[in-house]
Amino acid sequence: MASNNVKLLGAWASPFVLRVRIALNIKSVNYEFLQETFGSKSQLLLQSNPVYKKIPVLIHADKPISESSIIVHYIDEVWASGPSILPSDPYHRATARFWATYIDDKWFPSLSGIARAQGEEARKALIQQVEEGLELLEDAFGKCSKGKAFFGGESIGFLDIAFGCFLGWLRAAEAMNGVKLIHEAKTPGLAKWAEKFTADGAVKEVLPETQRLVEFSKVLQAKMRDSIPKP
Ligand SMILES: N[C@@H](CCC(=O)N[C@@H](CS)C(=O)NCC(=O)O)C(=O)O
Repeated sequence: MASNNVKLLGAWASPFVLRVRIALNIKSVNYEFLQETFGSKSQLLLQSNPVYKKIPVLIHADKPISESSIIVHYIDEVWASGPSILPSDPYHRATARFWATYIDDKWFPSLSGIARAQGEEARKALIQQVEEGLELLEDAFGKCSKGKAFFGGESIGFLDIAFGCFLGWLRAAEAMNGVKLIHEAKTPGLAKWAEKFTADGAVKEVLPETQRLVEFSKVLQAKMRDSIPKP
């Protein structure tokens, strides 16, 4: 597939954009990566995703598709001859979607909230919520993987992408808060899974380095502080 037929509007640090990059890598699809500048939105983004005005947007043959999970589904259907991303069994597919929705609606908001928490108590409460979520996901991993390396079995699937895209930010949160969120004792399955996911050929070149995310997060936090009106 020619790269000029597939464009991805995104940014290196975005976990949602990372989902799409991993899915395209799994399918060996070449694409042009058009990075948005932090703090502003390009005309192409505004006209491609006028409803949410968010990245990622995949532009395939001049047609835009928005929302990371919808894009991953689309990629799986369009490049159907590559390795499958969604499970073929309807129950397994429903289960993967259930956990992906939990991650987006419940778990990730707690993780991303840590950096914005007002005060020590709020920060600790969010860390606890993240840990409780990881315990649920540890259990889900056991049931979905059935002893194999990934949620999707022998290879990376939909739920691996939906959750794994946040590994860089999870590690950045660990580094910035002096905590271990995924560890061998409490979440042994996830600890092994994280290692394998990070080392996978579809992931390793696109997963942002933890230290780079830490620096970026500090810049974001400083901007946030500056934007809060001083009393
Ligand atoms: N539900 C969306 C979330 C996408 C999202 O939140 N993107 C962020 C970057 S990580 C964004 O574009 N933020 C800009 C904004 O909110 O205006 C998806 O899964 O694609």
